[in-house]
Amino acid sequence: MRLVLVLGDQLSAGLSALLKTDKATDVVVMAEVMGEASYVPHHPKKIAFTFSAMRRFAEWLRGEGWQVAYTRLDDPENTGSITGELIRRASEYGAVGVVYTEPGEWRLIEALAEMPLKTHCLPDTRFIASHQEFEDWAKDRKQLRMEYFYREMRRKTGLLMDGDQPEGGKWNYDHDNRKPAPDQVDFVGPLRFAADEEVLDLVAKRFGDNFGKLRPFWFATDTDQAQDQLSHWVEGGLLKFGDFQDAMLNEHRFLYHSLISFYLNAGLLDPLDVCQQAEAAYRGGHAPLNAVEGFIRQIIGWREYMRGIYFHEGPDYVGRNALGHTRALPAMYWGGETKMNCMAKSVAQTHDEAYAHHIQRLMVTGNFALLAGVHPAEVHEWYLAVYADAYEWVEAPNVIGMSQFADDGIIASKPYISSGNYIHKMSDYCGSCAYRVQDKTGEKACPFNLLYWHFLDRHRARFEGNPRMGNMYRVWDRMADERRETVLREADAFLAKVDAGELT
Ligand code: FAD
Ligand code: DLZ
Ligand code: SF4
Repeated sequence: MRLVLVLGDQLSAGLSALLKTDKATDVVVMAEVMGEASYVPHHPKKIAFTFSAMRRFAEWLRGEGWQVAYTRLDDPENTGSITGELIRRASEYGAVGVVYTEPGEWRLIEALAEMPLKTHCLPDTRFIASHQEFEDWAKDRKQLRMEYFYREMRRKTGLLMDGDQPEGGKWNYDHDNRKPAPDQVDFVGPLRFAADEEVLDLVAKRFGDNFGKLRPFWFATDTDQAQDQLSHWVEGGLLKFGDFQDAMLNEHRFLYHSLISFYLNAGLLDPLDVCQQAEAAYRGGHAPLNAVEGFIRQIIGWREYMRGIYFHEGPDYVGRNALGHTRALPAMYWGGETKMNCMAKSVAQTHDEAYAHHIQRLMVTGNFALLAGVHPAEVHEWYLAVYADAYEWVEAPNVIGMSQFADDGIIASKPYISSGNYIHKMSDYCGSCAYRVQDKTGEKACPFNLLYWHFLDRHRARFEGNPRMGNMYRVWDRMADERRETVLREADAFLAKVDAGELT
């Protein structure tokens, strides 16, 4: 008999390791272990989600006739690591080897490959593109831009295709999307499900000091519930998803977002199936093309592309620091007080929900870290810890590449930076901020305004020649010398306060 490993983000009936083994003879191993639960200080909601969903999946497997050797975190025999549990179970059952589906982090891929057991690693087929398909696409390309990869995925899946042409004649309808924040939000946000109280008690006891609020816990923890969330959103949220994808509001944490990334990444939902349900809403006349195309692009485009980059670039990707940034992550990321309302709101929401939407991650917390020159490894560790959907294969390319430009432009053709103006346009944060977004210098100047120019000035040699950034340098150069000096002096003073842990 063989052991069949099922990890906490491999909770799929169609997992390759389950399909290629035999429930009559083989034994599934699942384990709640400190190694996985503490390699970064995960948000308590993320740990509770993982353990609750693992327990439900184990129950489901047993119902399907599998024998499951499940280790709970507080089991006295628990060795504390996935490899330790496999070695222990192998001797307990006299197993000849272990079959597993490739994990989503190099860390674990390497640990499993080095185990003193006979192993068989299978590809993770829960994605649209295999590693080989991504490599074939990437081969001989000077630039690996998402948009072209996305078109391949549209052709491959047939999603929103009209023969060999894109539905409606265009591949991308983003010019119809991304409107400023609406006055009212007429969607109620995600469904809330009953929690496994036993798991919550365990997490409160063992991880109660981690950053993040455990209760109320509302996540779906099995496929049926996750599907209910998806249907609820397709009916109520998809319609305006495109329009307000980039908007941010003080009083609406979820706006029209789907809140399915946790479920997709843990394996409770299948990406192609999710996209087909969104396409059916469009074909049935229930949702407009700009919304549905935008949503499908996030999944078969961005999500698949990010995974491709993670595996294409290799284990050293997470350590890259192309801009040589060295600042420590400011305390405000862990809930320290700040006068910047956009930062305070994005971090508070992250603390409470283990969730922030894309623009909060990219243009508020990510933007600030990049402008301030925070070490990308610290930024990476924070994102990996605090979001319930964070696994390195998707988090690292988003943080190291898209958000921090630490990969030297593999993912982004220019850094995602902005002054306060962008945040002001897309949100209602600035109206209730101690800083003034219209002030470019002075005591109340929005820190994003100061740091924006500071960033451009200190990285001039690298970005001046970038055709998409020439305009920014021309604006900077047209400012009076005295004004430029004031901006840089005030930005330095602001950063010194951040470093000293003073209220900023
Ligand atoms: P929606 O806005 O409703 O989008 C639908 C789906 O599209 C998402 O569920 C997700 O599966 C997919 N998607 C959208 N954008 C991306 C993207 N850039 N990369 C991959 N998939 C995408 N996403 C994660 O799943 N895990 C992460 O750890 C993660 N870290 C991020 C870090 C930074 C700095 C940034 C800028 C983005 C990160 N993202 C990450 C991408 C994105 O922010 C989340 O996928 C999204 O906010 C999840 O919320 P949602 O399900 O409501 O998404
Ligand atoms: C995220 C997570 C946590 C918190 N705990 C466990 C665990 O105890 N056991 C487990 O099998 N998986 C866990 N996971 C998910 C893994 O960290 C994930 O499978 C790897 O990071 C690879 O993506
Ligand atoms: Fe953020 Fe600046 Fe607006 Fe304040 S004024 S909310 S710091 S962008």
